[in-house]
Amino acid sequence: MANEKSKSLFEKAQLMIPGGVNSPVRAFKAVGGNPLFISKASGCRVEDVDGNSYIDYVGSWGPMVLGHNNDAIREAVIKAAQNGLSFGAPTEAEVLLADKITQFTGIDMVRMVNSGTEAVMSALRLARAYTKRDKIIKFEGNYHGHVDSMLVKAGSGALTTGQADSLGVGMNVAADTLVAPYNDLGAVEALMQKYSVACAIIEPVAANMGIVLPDEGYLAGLRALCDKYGALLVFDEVITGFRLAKGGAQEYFNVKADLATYGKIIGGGMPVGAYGGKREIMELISPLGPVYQAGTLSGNPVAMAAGIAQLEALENGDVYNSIGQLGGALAEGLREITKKFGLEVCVNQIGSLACVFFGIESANSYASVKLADTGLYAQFFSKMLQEGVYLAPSQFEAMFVSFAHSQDDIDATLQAARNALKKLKEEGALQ
Ligand code: HOZ
Repeated sequence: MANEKSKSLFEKAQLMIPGGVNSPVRAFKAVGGNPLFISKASGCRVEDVDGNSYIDYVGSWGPMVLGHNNDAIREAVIKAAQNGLSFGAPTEAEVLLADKITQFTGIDMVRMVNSGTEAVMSALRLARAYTKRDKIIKFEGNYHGHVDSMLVKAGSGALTTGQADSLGVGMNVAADTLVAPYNDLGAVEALMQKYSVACAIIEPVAANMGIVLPDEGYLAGLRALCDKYGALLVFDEVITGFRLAKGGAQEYFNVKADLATYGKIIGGGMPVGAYGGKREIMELISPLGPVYQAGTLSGNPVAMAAGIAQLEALENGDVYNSIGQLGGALAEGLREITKKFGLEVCVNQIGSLACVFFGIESANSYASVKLADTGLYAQFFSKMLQEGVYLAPSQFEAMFVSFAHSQDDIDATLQAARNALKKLKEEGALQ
């Protein structure tokens, strides 16, 4: 597989862009080799600038729940763009999308922003204002964008690059962030007893340290603790929102958060984020209330058009059945294949999210995923790429299945996994 053009673009990019990329995980540092520069994508496939085509499980890190370059979304974007790109004034599209989001999720009010990071930053400010408390509990290995206070024991690129605690975060900021292990209610209660906590923010399914599922009753237990100690519960649904179910993790687990943050998925690929929740909390936001938050591109008409088209398509209940079944088939297939090769592997999966961890039996916390064999993942990743399958270039990210994947694509992916592991075995890379 030639990738000369990707290589030369990467060399040039590194001269001007830190690390040659605009977001760290893309640099392939965790898996080695050169990042692919993507020229186009359609359905479940991406194509690189050298003309190689891959079955894609990155899905732009989540928003491509319908697959790439969805006809309805693309047409909606083109139509909206014909009327102008940004007005810095209210539009009908914002109202239509807010209507859909509130209907889907059951939240009372929503405010549009431009990214998940911005949504989290704003939701935390709001939680502090509402409770008149400063401390925030986050969970080890959860990732909430690059908000200063959240870059403590963070997942995703921070975990991948070994910068779980980023430099540049002021000590005072970090001091207000309390960190609890994921899936450990006792630790949360201990923190809540000791400190006056504004909120606990959590990825209801941790999707930035691979995929780690909440234990049975864990989220409900967290809800109860927040109620007991007067803290707000914030669900970061940047990954789970509109993906696990129309109403995201709140619907899937039947646990209601006070505030929820959403990201890229409501833009169908355009840069969008949003946060929302209970009316009495959301009414504190400016201009109604004293919590300031603003943005020229917030509610951008082109992004709103994409979001409306995406959510309209998600109204079709088949989407969730289909992506859930395919996710299950992928995970089950990977379990069987790796077992045949005698490997110790944990495949976590929920709906259309999955992750294969090598070298560990179970993965239910940051401590356990950190024991995974990242070296073997890197080798598997490279072999899968050669087989035409594009996985996340890090052990600590998710596989995203979309509505555009078919059972044939899953079968082809599983065959690629067999071939990849066979080659690794021949090379002596498997014990
Ligand atoms: N932090 C993102 C994945 N969880 C990666 C963003 C990107 O590189 O686009």
